[in-house]
Amino acid sequence: MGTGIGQVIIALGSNISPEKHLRDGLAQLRRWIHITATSQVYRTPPWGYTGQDDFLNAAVAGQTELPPVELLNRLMDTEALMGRVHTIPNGPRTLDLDILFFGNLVMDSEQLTVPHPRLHERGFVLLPLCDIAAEFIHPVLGRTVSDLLDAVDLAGIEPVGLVLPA
Ligand code: PH2
Ligand code: MG
Ligand code: MG
Repeated sequence: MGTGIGQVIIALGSNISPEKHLRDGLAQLRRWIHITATSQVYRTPPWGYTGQDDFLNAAVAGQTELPPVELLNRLMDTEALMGRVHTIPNGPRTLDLDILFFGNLVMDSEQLTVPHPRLHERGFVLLPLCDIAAEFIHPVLGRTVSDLLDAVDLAGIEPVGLVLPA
């Protein structure tokens, strides 16, 4: 990527004071991303490690001038600012910020894989993503987000009746 503006889509997840952390996290994202769309917020059963509270998950889209790895570094700084500590894999977290797509970029480095390598397996990612990018074609799988959503289990996932401010 040279200079220029990229369209980025980010997933947000939290299960520790989740509404506060989604709001505060989005406020931080605005420092580097011109937010153009936000999904509904969904309550989702924990995936991977089940002995923890439900999550709130959402997704946002926007434009950034930062290259992907620089954006990733700012997302990790933001997670740290929100008090995130890495203990149990897939365990409780104040805020998780994952880059889902960066335009049609496909990259796989030690630091960063884009598109997010597991996004197509997870209802808690695909359902919010579908709110803001249903017809976007996954640049590796060649299928729309809406098609990917049809193939996953959405059991227990419910909108909480909240949309983050765009
Ligand atoms: N994130 C994980 C592990 N498990 N489960 C839900 N429901 N939502 C998440 O965002 C989530 C998860 C690791 O990133
Ligand atoms: Mg994650
Ligand atoms: Mg993450």
